[in-house]
Amino acid sequence: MFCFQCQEASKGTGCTVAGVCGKPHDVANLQDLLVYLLKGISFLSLDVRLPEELDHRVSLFITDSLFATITNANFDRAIFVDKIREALILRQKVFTYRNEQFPDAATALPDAAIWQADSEQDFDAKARQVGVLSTTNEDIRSLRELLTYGLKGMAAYTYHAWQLNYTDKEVDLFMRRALAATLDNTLDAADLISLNMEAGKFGVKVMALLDEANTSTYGHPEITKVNIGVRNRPGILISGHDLKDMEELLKQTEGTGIDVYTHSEMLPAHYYPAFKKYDHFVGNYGNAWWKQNAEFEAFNGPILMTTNCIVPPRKSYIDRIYTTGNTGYPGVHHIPEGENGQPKDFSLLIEQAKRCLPPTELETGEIIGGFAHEAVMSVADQVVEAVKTGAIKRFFVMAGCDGRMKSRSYYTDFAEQLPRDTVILTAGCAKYKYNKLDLGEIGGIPRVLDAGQCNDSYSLAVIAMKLKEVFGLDDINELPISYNIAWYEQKAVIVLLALLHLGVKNIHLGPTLPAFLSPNVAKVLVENFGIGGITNVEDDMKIFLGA
Ligand code: FSO
Ligand code: SF4
Repeated sequence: MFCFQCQEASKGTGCTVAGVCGKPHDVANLQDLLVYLLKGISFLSLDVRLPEELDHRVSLFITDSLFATITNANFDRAIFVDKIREALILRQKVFTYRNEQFPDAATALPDAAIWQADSEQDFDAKARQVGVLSTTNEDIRSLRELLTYGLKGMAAYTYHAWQLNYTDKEVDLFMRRALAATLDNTLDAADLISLNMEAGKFGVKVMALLDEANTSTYGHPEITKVNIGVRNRPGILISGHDLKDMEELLKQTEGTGIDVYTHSEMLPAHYYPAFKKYDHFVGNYGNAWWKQNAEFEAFNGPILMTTNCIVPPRKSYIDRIYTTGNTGYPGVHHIPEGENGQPKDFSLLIEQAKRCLPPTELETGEIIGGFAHEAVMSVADQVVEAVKTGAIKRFFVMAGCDGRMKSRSYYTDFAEQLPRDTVILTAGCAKYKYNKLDLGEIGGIPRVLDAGQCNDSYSLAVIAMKLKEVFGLDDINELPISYNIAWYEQKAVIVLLALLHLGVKNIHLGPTLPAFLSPNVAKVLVENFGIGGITNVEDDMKIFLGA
């Protein structure tokens, strides 16, 4: 195996024996083979107008499969073997249709479009040949992977929007075009750089789509205080990013005597008006994804993982953890999609919860959030005034991911040491590094404004665009906003490409730069966009504050 798609890539270069995340080598290889087949399907469907039903199936399959290969989403070999079989069947359908419609179409097809096999052994053998290292030029490899990881992030957000019946054909078609482009040996670095920039454009589009899906379905996030303590009834803990699962779980647990708590990236569910009406929706339990081993053990009740990030579960709670959607782990119970459009059935978790002890209290108190674009704009006058009077000197976008590397304590120290006249804008699980610190307020505005999940980084971009308008500036970079972003997995890649597309310059990325950026590609990002890493709080603070 060779995998370097996340920030934890072994030795800062890549995982080769097993993933630092716990992904076994054979699963890593099978994920590569699945992505390879998606490229083949994409190639075959490029210039063909597929019949609607088949076209829809291709879009769903690509979205679903890319999402399943994201870091910490799915560790289950059997799932990937099934998906590879499904990919081969689907690819054959596209191939047959293409040949019927275009008997004269190009016959020189790439291997990804024609390779065949049906035994698992053959899958494993092929999987070892089609991974990242099969592109030998390191710059082309770097740009292909940057694009592929951006597409994985895009697929995650497309999937969530799709769950709420929001789709965008242009995004689907771009994903196919970009996947097929990674097979094209005639494309040079410049071509691939522009495709990556285009991915940023579609990244903005898909985040806007998901924002519309979430806010039209569940209302605009409101400024909300969330309890971080527990009650004395058994509970179910829900983690990940899928709001549709959140809604269903709340409905099905109503009146059962079971409480529902959020974990990690599900915290922002508390900000949505549609979920506030449930009395048994009690609060947020614990912290970011990487602390789940200890926190899930202490929770005592069932846990539902709706998306990444899963940490390989301990024996002590493996019988209490459930996966759904695109998540999976061998030996863990999976809640399937409902049949014939029916909702998923969470009764297994509810029955188990009734036999469990209430959660062990980890902490008490409240945290505040819900500062998505609509809520911030409702206090825009206050914000603008505070900037004009100098009460707020600068905003720091510290969105992104949290992770287990010790060096990430940088972000806690950075938040603590920021001058008192600065405000942190955050989204994603990165917030857990400082959202429980008492950083105070500026004229009633908290110094940490949490917009929501990582996809709600879109809200931060909307806020920046609106402020640019209000202050009558020509360039978003003239705003008093600095970007010190923490990344971990591929959703952060699409957020980054989206910000670059919006023209944001001088983004600092940490705790380490991606292993998949070759020195030359990193140079292009530095020279054209001012992208930088982080060093230490003191020196970085000086750079950011221009001291
Ligand atoms: Fe975090 Fe995991 Fe939301 Fe990621 S829980 S790390 S960027 O999956 O998606 O922020
Ligand atoms: Fe390694 Fe990250 Fe890949 Fe897991 S996802 S195998 S930790 S690079």
